[in-house]
Amino acid sequence: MPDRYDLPAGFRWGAATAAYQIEGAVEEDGRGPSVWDTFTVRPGVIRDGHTGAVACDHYHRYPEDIALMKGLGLDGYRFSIAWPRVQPTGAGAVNPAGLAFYDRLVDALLEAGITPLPTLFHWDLPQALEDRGGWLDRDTAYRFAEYATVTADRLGDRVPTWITLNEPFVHTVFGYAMGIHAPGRTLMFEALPAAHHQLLAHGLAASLLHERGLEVMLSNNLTPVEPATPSPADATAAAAYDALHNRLFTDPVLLGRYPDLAALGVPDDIFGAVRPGDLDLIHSPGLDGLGLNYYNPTRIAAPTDPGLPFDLVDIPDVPHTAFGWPVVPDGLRRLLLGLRDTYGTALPPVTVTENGCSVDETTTPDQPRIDFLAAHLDALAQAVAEGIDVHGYYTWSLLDNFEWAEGYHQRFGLVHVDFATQKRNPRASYAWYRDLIAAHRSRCAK
Ligand code: IFM
Repeated sequence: MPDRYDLPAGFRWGAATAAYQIEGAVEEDGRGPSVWDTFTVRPGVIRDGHTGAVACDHYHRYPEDIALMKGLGLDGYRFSIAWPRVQPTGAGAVNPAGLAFYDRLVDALLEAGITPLPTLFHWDLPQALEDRGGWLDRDTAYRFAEYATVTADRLGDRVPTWITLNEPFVHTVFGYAMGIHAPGRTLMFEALPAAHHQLLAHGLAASLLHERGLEVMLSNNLTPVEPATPSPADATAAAAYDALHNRLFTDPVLLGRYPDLAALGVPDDIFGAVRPGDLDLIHSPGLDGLGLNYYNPTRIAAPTDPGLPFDLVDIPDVPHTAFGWPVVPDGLRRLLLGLRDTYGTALPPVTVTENGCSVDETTTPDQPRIDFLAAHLDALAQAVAEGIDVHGYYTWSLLDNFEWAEGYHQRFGLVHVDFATQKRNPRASYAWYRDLIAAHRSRCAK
């Protein structure tokens, strides 16, 4: 395959997963229950009643999965660490068998020549912490800092870079505002203290990781927001949505302040959650890299429902993934250029920590996934050509896995998983990605 993506030497190729979506083994070796174990057994909340109890059984099959990564020629593997494996109740006592699993995983990755890139929190909060208020309780931020320290002290001799949180927007809005994800709360904008406490957790952990000489990133799923029409009402609604989805999770970290949330009816102190000094704790550690998860843009119109300051509308004139998400590769380029416009020199190097799509295999083989990845990498390469410093690209996902409220119905993997037998079958996109990585490497070696 020719190397059509003009990306720099040293650009890092990876794939991503998350603990609850692939590990299974939820009751093994002393793991405590997480909010997802509790949530998934509630009737009606997950499509077809699926749970992550077995998932891809990666807890036992990780050597086979690392062999698949090695076959791709990955530079890096982004995975998440299950907090309830490390601290079953989210505080205090550490579970040696839980840490030992990640120890083995890290060693096996290094043995295969793959750099581990762990995320400390990908939504599986220990249930015991949720019982005390979860992310609505400020103390959870301090517990997270303790968990981050314990984990980094065990793995930091081999793991140079750490992602603190994955997509705090999705966790806050789906988990605490709308009740679509665990822990299933429906607080609407009063959920936003959960966002502040996650950012505080990030800041506290980032300081402790930096003290240990480790690099820190934060993965946000950002979206270019476009007004549905040029009308002032749509522009106002789009700005309100942009503040909620993008700026709320990025401004405090990069600029040390919150965006104006008045259009959402949210006071400056986010319902009393923000205390003096908090923004400094969030901002002053700095960020060594911004993790960017990109899936699609969001089109916004003025509200028709008086309860919300915006309406989300479809982007009808483009293809859609099996999940129904609009496919707009150039949104990635626009997003990257927009980040530079907004944050200027405060923007650290970016790594795309997720990008991919689910494909309905009953209609076609794997071509839509290859087309999706190819077009997004074109857009990424254009942004790099326009001067954006992007260090790597991790596709979502290595394997088909438990897609939260959708259960096992959305298949995002380069590798097909037969959930009845646990057999892994690399798809056409696996071979395509492998060849692309090899072509880039061989061009850079010349
Ligand atoms: O599966 C999720 C992942 O956990 C977080 N980012 C988006 C993916 C696809 O929905």
